This record gives sequence, structure tokens and C-alpha cells, in this order.
Amino acid sequence: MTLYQPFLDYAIALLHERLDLQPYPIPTGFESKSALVGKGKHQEEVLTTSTAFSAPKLRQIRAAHVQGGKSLQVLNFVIFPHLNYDLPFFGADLVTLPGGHLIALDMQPLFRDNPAYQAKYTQPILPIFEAYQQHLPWGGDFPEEARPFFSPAFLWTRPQQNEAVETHVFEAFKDYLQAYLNFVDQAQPVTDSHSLADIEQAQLRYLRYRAEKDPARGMFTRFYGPEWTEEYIHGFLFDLERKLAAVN
Ligand code: DBV
Repeated sequence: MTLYQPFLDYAIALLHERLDLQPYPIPTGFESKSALVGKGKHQEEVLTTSTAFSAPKLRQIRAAHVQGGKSLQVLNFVIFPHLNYDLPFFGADLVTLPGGHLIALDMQPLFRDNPAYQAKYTQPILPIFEAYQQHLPWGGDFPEEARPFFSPAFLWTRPQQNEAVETHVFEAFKDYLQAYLNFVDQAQPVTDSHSLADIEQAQLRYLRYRAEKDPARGMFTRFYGPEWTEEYIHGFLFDLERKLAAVN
């Protein structure tokens, strides 16, 4: 069992329980990819597996799980709502590298500085955020240009111990995901054309930023080469532009 497998198992079970899940296509060759990394007794297999679903209000629910031994574990899990809902993105970036753990967990807003949006999608999460923040202190520096994409309930932390990940981070992940699914239950479709245009712009802004600045690009390129990596990023991890191009 690897560090983030219980997170993924929990998420999939909860999603099945609460949503009408449909399979979401994963491009051929990207469901699972492995490489041997390092030399001699440091050699490790690094396996990246992908999981994806859609649901009535959610365009893409997807996970990338990287397993490369004790000091290389990553679960990147993102939910992209359909473009006719004002729902935030669910974003979890759970990263373990030789230098330690790096945890980012948030309901990433479409409209960061809009008070009505914050009242709807951030205020209800703040008590959860505050309950965990005392155990999981602020993780320090992160890219200034990423700030608009995170809410005031952004849980950003660099725990020292595996145990903190297995306990506090896991509980926080469960609470954020449940709270997100409550928002999904309540969400009503947006029909006003101005609002729809604003949502599409906000989704594209987020998606372009993440595809362009993907912090895993270097790692994937080292393991699997640049062609596989770019296709994985644009054809699966952050695929909205491709999907829009395909229908227009
Ligand atoms: N990050 C991803 C995907 C990953 C992934 C798809 C599948 O978006 C992994 C893998 N994140 C990953 C790795 C690192 C980080 C770091 C491997 C470590 C990179 C390294 O140290 O070499 C949140 N993730 C980070 C960082 C942040 C996030 C802030 C530190 C980056 C830095 O300091 O430069 N989540 C991440 C992020 C956004 C988000 C940047 C922006 C909107 O939602």
C-alpha cells in the first residue's frame, strides 16, 4: 500500500456513492505508464496511473497517481465542473518527494475576489479549513501568480511526518471532498449568456495556467520523455481546450 492509495480509494468509493458516475475516456497509452529510474541499487520503477469519470454536473473528475517508492509518491486529483455551473474546481495536489511532503487542497474559485461567490463557496468551508490549519501550518512560499486560483480556504502545508499525512491530511481530504459534493448537490445550471461566458473564460484561465505551469512537467519529462508528457498534460490532465476545439 502506498501513501496516497487510501485517498484515491476513498475518493472513488465516495464518488460512486454520491454521483451517477460515467467512465471518462483516457487516451490510449496514458492509462498506465512505467519507467525504470535511477541506477544500481537505487533503481526504482515509477508507475503513473490515471483514473477518470464524468457525472451529470461534472465534466471531468480525474486523478493521476505516481508511485515510485517511499520518496516519490504523488496524487493529483482535480474535478472540473461542466461549463454551465458556477462550481469551483476541487483541487488536491498531494506530493511526496525526497525533500518531504507538499500538500495543496482547495476548492479553487472561478471568481476569486467576488464577495457573493466567496459567500457561496468559501465561507462554508472556512470552519473545516480552520479546524485543520492548526495541525497543518501554512506551507510558506508558493508562486505569487498562482494566488488568484486559490481560495481563502486553501490548505497549503508541508508536513514533516508521514503520520500527519495519514491522519490530518487524510481527514481534511475527506472533509473537503464531502463538502464539495454538497455544493454539487445544490448546484443549479446557469442559463444567462453573460454568466456562461464568464464561466468559460474563468475555466480557460485556470486550465491554461495549470497546463502551462504544471509543476510535474519536469518530473514526467525525466521519466517518460517530452512527447508523452506534453500529450498527457494537454490530452488528459488539462484537456478542456482540446474538448472545446473538438465540438466547435
Ligand atoms: N501537480 C500538478 C499535477 C501533478 C503535480 C498534474 C500529476 O498540477 C505534481 C502531477 N506538484 C506536483 C509535483 C510538485 C508539485 C508542486 C511533482 C513538486 C515540484 C517540484 O518540487 O519539483 C499546487 N503543487 C506544487 C507546488 C504548488 C502546487 C503551489 C509548488 C510549486 C512551486 O513551488 O513552484 N495546484 C498546484 C498549483 C496549482 C494547483 C501550482 C495552481 C493553480 O492547483
